[in-house]
Amino acid sequence: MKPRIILILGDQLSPDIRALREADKARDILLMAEVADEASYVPHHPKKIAFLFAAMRKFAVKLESDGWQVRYSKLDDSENSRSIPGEILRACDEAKAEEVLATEPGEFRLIEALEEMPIPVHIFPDDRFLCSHAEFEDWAADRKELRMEWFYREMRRKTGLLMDGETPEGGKWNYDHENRKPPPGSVDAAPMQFTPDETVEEVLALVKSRFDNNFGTLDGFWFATDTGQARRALSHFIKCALPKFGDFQDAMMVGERFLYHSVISMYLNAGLLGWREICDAAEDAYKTGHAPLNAVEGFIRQIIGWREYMRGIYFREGPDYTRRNILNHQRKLPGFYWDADTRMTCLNEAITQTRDEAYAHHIQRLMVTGNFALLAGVDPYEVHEWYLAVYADAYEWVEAPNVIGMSQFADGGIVGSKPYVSGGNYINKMSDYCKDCAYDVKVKTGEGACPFNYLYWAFLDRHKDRFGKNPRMAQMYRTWMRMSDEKRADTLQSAEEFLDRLSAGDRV
Ligand code: FAD
Ligand code: DLZ
Ligand code: SF4
Repeated sequence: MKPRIILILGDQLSPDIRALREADKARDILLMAEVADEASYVPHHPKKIAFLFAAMRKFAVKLESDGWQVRYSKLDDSENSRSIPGEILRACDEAKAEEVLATEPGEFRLIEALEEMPIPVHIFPDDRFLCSHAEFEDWAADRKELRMEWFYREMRRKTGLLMDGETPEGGKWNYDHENRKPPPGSVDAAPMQFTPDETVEEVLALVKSRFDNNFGTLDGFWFATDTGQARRALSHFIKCALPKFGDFQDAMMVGERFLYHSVISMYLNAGLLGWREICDAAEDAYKTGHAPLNAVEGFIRQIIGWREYMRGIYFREGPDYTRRNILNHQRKLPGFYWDADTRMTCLNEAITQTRDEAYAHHIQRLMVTGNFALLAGVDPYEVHEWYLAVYADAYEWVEAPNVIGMSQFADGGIVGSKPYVSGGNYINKMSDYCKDCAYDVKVKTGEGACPFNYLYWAFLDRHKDRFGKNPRMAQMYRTWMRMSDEKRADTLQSAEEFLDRLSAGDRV
C-alpha cells in the first residue's frame, strides 16, 4: 500500500491529534514543516516563532522515538518550498504518496489552501476541543443572542466540572463579582521559567537571523517548549498563583506583567496541554481546599466557557468575520503600538511588556490596548492583525472573536451586548498606572487631561444612533446629556484635537 502523508501543524502538537489517530505507523509518513509563509503572514513576535519552532522540533523527536516516520522540514533547508501546500506536494512526490490526512487548521486561510490542493486531503475535525462545530451550531440555532454565560452553563453540565449533581458548586454558576479587586501591594507569584536547552538555542539563533526586524524582543526566552515542561508550569501555577487568580484577575500593575495569571494559553493553543488536564487540576485544587471557589470557577470559566465559545463563534461566522467593521472605523493603527513610544503609562506598560514577553493579560488586551483602539476609531482589521502578530498564543480562531467581537464591537454585537469602552476611571481603579502618568486621570478636558476621558464621551456621542437605545448604556447617555452644552463642546473639542495630533504622528 502506498504511504499517506499525515500533516501536523505547528499548533497541533498533541500526541492524540486526530490525523495521528487515523494514521498507520507501518505505512504513513508524518509531515511537519517550518515554512516562511506561516512565519510571515503577519509579522509574528520572534518569541512566538521561536516557541513554536522549538516545540515542533521537540515534538518531532518524540514522535520518532515513538516509532513514527517523520519528515521534518527546517526553515533554512535549501529545498524548503516556503508553504504548507508546497511542503505537502514535495513530501508526496518523494514518498510517492497520493493521499494526505490532516486535522482541521485553526484559520480559514489554511483550511482553504488545503481544500484547494491538487491531491485529496482528508480534513478531520480537531476534537481537542470540548465543543464540536455541530454542537455549537445546535446551541446557537434559534437563539436571539449568543451569550457566553448560557453556553458556559451547558459546558459545566457537559463536563461535570464544579457540579454537584445538577446544581453548580456553591449554588451559583458565576462568582465574577468577587473577582474585581484592585491591585495588591505586591505580587508573590510568577510563571515558571525554563532555561533554553540545545534545541531552543538552535531555534533562537535561526529566529534571530531571520526575524530580527519584527516587533518583539527575543532575548530572555523562557517559555516551556514540550509537554513535560508545560505540565510543570501548570502545576506551578496551580500551587502558587491560582488561589489569588480570581481576586486579582482584572488588576494591572506597573512592572508586574503576569500577576496571578496562568500564562498557559500558548501551551494550550499549541497542543502541549489539554483543557481537561488543566481544568481537572484546578478543580482538584478547590476540592482539596487549596484554592477558593471564586478563583477556580473563574479560571475554569475562561477555558470551558470563553475559549470554547470564541472558537464556536469563529467557525460559525465564517471567513469574512475578520473584515467586519460595523462602526465604520477607518483610522490607521497608531505607530506607538509598534514601539510603545507614548506618554500614556497604561499603553506604554501594556505594549512594552507585549514587546518583551509576547504576552499581556486579558484586561490589558481588552481595557488598555483594545479600549484605546476602539475609542480612537482604529480600523478593526488593523487591530486584528496587530493582536494576531504580537501574542504567543494568537491564532485566528481565538484571536479574531476576541478582537473583532469582544474588543472592537466590529461584529455588531454577536460576542458582546455592548462595547467594552471606558474612560480613565476604570483603568485608575484597576491599576496603579495613573499615578506616574504624564496625563491626569482626574482631569476631563484640555492638554493634560487623560485622553481616555474625553475619547470615551466622544465615542458615545459619535455612535449615539447605534448605542443610545441600548438599555445597558442608557445611564451613560443620560450622564452625557446632563452635562452642560459648554462641557460637552469642550469634551468633543479635546477629543478632536487629540485625534488630530494622533493623525499627524505627534507623540501623544
Ligand atoms: P489566564 O488569565 O490565566 O486564563 C486562563 C486561560 O483561559 C487562558 O490560558 C486561555 O486559554 C483562556 N482564556 C481566558 N480568556 C479567554 C478568552 N477571552 N478567549 C479565549 N480563551 C480565554 N487568547 C488567546 O488564547 N489567543 C489570543 O490570540 C487572544 N487574543 C485576545 C485579544 C483580545 C483583544 C482579548 C481581549 C483577549 C484575547 N485573548 C486571547 C484572551 C485572553 O486575553 C488570553 O487567553 C489570556 O490573556 C492568556 O493569558 P493566560 O494564559 O495567563 O490566561
Ligand atoms: C504560527 C505558525 C508559525 C509562525 N509557523 C508555522 C510553521 O512554520 N509551520 C506550521 O506548521 N505552523 C506554523 N504556525 C502555526 C500555523 O500558522 C497554524 O497552524 C495556523 O495558523 C492554523 O491555526
Ligand atoms: Fe492611562 Fe489615562 Fe491613567 Fe494615563 S491617566 S495611565 S492615559 S488611564
